[in-house]
Parts: sequence; structure tokens; C-alpha cells
Amino acid sequence: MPDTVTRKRIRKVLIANRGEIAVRILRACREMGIVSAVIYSEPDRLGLPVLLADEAYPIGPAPSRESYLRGEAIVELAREIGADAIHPGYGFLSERAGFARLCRDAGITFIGPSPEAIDAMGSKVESRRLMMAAGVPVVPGGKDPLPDLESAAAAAETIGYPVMLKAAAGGGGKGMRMIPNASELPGSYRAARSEAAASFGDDSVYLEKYIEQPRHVEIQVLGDAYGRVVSLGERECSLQRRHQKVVEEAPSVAVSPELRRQMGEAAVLAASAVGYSNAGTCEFLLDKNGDFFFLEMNTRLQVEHPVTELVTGIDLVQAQIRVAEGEPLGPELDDVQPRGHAIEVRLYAEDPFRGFAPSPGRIELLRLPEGPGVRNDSGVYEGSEVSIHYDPMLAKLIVWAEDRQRALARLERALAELRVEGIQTTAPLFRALLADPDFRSGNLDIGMLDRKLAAGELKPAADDALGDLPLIAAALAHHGRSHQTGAGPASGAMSGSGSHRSLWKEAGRRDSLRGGSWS
Ligand code: MV4
Repeated sequence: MPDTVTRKRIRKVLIANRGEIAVRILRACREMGIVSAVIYSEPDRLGLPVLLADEAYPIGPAPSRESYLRGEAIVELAREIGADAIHPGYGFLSERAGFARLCRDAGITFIGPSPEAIDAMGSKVESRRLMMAAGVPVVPGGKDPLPDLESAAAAAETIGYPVMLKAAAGGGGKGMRMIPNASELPGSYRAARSEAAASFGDDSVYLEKYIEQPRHVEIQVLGDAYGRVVSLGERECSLQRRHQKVVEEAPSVAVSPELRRQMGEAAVLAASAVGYSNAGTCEFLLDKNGDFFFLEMNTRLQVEHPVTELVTGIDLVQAQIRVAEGEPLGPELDDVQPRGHAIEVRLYAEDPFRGFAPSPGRIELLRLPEGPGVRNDSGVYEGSEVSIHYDPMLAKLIVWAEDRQRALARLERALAELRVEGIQTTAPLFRALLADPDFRSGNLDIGMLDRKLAAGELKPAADDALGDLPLIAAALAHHGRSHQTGAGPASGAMSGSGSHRSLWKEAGRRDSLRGGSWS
């Protein structure tokens, strides 16, 4: 063991996050015998993390800038309460090298990679250059900013149309333009530069080959403090809307064992090139020929980490804490293969059939699915207030089964059990997706969800807005009949005027209990 690495047991972790990921992290802490402390903003004072953590500390008012992003105050709090480490979760401070540096300077363990690794992967052109040098396949194209239209035109001819114009300082798709042919280059070039200047304060742009209808496949990696990096396999994340993932699964139907080995090797190469430790994810585009290209690396734990946990049996948050303590990765992680199939759907407080309009409010009724192979990573409970201040993701529903077909059946079953009332959620979208032949066959690409939504191909099921009413109706019909005749099961939801009236009475009773409307 290099003597620069010190092994230090973590006894208390300060969780610098909120919602489901704060709950996820405190669960790992509790199972490891580690004390958990959370911070919370004013609107989050009755949040699930506050109720479940060993300790909870107010950090400020609603705006993130004045609460969850107060790096110095958070490090100071960690010191005051005797926390050895800070877990940043995802979002907020998780990919800020400056925050990781603040922790290091204060002698607090940042549960994540080094500030140097975060910095190296933070810049698009910089990481692209590093990856090319390390031998990681990147999308064909230049690696230098194109200072004028002439250089851009020459580069485009070399690469071959269609090409993709990207902001050097960009990321997440901002300032990105597809250029189908030479005649569209001048206009797009000028527009992209001014857009890049406005968004990033840096107007440099560069060109890549445009990859048509690829999949978004990412590789989970884990690195220890001794330079060892392993791959834990892929996640299929093509089902996204406007760069917001909606459904993720592991493994990908498009990844053979041989391709998994190749992509895993590339991801390990990428991470090793920046001296990566802790959990991280390499994003790739996978084209129709089975060629893959490194896009970027996310230097944090990701929202969709549970699908990897379910197919590998590895608790990624516990693994993060162990490697942060200086524990080396064991030899059992050398050749991890996925077992079975896992699918995650993200439950957002949005109305998927009204343009994904935000739907804040009080969760009046919450019934989460249970039973074999079902996992809920939720940040809310019945009675929770969903505020407009933060990301609208309420919970993740993750299922596991022996194979993809069974996982789909299990997801369908779980979604049939799920009830959320008081606010709209994305659940009806998942029920609609399960009826889609392309989704069912795994025939996915990054544009699929947007295309299907635009074409109106995904529609709410006829009974989706009714919730439990058809079931209640059937039960009441049965009840009424067995009273009258003592016979037989219900034949239909609204058979007989007597049961029809009781149905409405029952619905009204539920309605008054909740003090809301069920229409
Ligand atoms: C691309 C691409 C096609 N060809 N680059 C979007 C976000 C940014 N990180 C990279 N992105 C893309 N880069 C080339 N040369 C298509 C996308 C892309 C995308 C990538 C991953 C996940 C979702 C996406 C949705 C639209 C476009």
C-alpha cells in the first residue's frame, strides 16, 4: 500500500443532499454502523431524510444557493458535528472540484473522486483530448476549437456530413447542432458560437461526426485509492426526454458479453487516465454497427445506480464509503457479470400527457408496490408536500427478474399496484410505454421517446385516471350481489344500479377523507 494513502474508519457521514438519494445514503450508513447526519432546507424540514437520519441540521432557506450549495457552511458543519466524511449524492455539490478541495483542506473525507479527477473530466475538449491520448474511442472529429468558418468547413469535409457542432465549454447538449450538409454550415456555425458565448462565456466550438440514432449506454466503474479500477457493466439509458432519463435498465439488450468486455475495458482506461477513485460512470454512444464512442464521464454516483446494484449484487453506496476509507477493491470484482435483468422508472411530479407540466402539491395518497423483485427508492411519504424548489423526482421504482421479459411483467404488475393521488406523476407514461412494441422488444435509441411523444404514440390507458375505482366498483358489485343472492363473483364493474350508487358513495367517502378531488 502506498504510504500516501491513509486508512481512516468513517464513523459519521454528513449527507449533503435531499430526497431519495439522501435516504439511499443514510440506509447504507445504518447498515454499516455509521452515524448519518443530513442537512435540510426550510421547505424540507419534514422531509423523509430528516425523519430517518440519526441527526438533521438546518442549512438555510429554499433556494439551493442559500442551502444545499453552501459548500463552506457544510464543511464547517461537518467539523462542528464531528463527521469524518461528506457524501454529496448527485447534483448540488457532487461534481464541484472546489467543494472536494474544501473537504480535503478541512481534513474531511469527500466520498467521491479527487478534485483533480473531477476537473479533468469537467471540461469537454480537455477530457476528449485526454481520452484520445489514452486510447479510449471517442466520436471521430477534431479535438481543437475551430476559430473561423473556413477551418470549420475544412474540418467538416474531412469528417464527412452529417456533422455535429458542439460548444467546447458545453455539456448536457447545450449549444449542440446537427449539420446535415455544407449549405447549413455557415448559419449554424455563427449561431452555435453566439449561443456558446451566451451560455458558457466561451464561444469556442468544435466538430464531430454525427452519430445517427445511437443508444446511450454507460458503464459503471469503481476505483480504489491504490489505482485499481473495475467495470461493473453497462446500463441502457436511451429512454430519455430532453436529456432527462426516464427509464434505465441493466444489462442492455444491445450489449453482448464481448461488447461488454470491450466497453468495460474502455471505461477502465478512461477512468485510469485521470487517476479515478470511487464510483463513476463513463457515457458512450453505441451505434447501429455496434461501434461505441466515449462521450463524457460523470464523476459521481448516478440516479440510476440501483439497476447495476440489482444485477451485480454490489451495494454501490457501501462500496463508495469503503473505498473512501482506503479499503482496496477485492479480487472478486475482477470479472463481474450481470445476473438477471433490472429496470428502473423515475417517478416525477409531472403530468406526462400535458407536456410534462410540473405538478407540485400534497401527496394525498401513496401506495408503493411491494412483493417479489420490487425495490422502491423513495424520498416521499403519504402527506409529503412536493415543492417547486427542487428537482421533481419523487421516487424510483426498480424491478429485478431472471430475464427482461419477466422484468417487464414485474414492472407492469408493480405499476398496477402503484397509486399516487394529490399530484400527477409520470406513472401513466410507463404504463403506456409497457404497451409499446418497440419498448417491449428493446428496440431503443436516444430519439425514440421524443419521437413517440411527438407522434402521439404513447397514450394514457383508458382506466389510468380512475385509479382504484374499477376495483372498488367490482368489489361493491360483488358485495351487493352476495347480500341479495349469496351468489357468484362480480361480472362487471357497474352491473346493477344498487352497486352503481354504492360505488359513488364509496368514492365520495374516500374523497372527503382526503379532502380532495379524484377527477
Ligand atoms: C452526440 C450525438 C450524436 N452525435 N454527438 C447530447 C448530450 C451530450 N452529452 C452529447 N449528446 C449527444 N452527442 C454526436 N457526435 C447525440 C447526442 C445526444 C444524446 C446523447 C446521450 C443521451 C441523450 C442524447 C440525446 C440527444 C442527443
